Amino acid sequence: MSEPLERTLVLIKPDGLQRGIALELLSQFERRGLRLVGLKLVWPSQTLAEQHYAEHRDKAFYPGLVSFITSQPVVAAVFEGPRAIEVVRTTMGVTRPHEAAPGTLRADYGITVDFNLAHGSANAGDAKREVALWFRPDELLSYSRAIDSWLWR
Ligand code: D4T
Repeated sequence: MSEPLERTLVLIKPDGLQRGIALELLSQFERRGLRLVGLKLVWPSQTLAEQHYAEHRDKAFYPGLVSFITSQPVVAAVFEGPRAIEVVRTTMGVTRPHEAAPGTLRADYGITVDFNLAHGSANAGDAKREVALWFRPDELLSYSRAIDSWLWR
């Protein structure tokens, strides 16, 4: 049974990098079997942050959110795999760390929504838009790993 491969954007937000756990957090996605196809450090510009969080423009937390994401560098990554979008979201846990299930990244490493450590694209449309927003096509690599045949068909 084969499932379509998806690509999804992961950000390790400033809190993850400042706490010195950015690569530890990223490794959780890799450990589940997702293939890393893009990776870089980015200090987001105001424009990039506003484009990324455009859907929240009218929310009360939007100004704080944009100022937080532009305050320090983030790690931007693209992971690929079967149902990668959902796999990333379930690995992270729900938005508010106090509601997240133990074993998820946000529950195990976080406590408040202001510092929820990571971002993962919410759906296929967002993933397409966000991957294109953060990465140029030539920054994304297509390759296979020997282990892939033991992870998916
Ligand atoms: P992101 O987009 O960071 O992966 O988070 P989610 O997809 O899980 O959640 P979201 O889009 O609803 O929120 C985006 C971002 O805003 C922050 N936030 C959210 C906040 O500071 N206060 C709030 O009340 C909410 C709902 C956290 C994540």
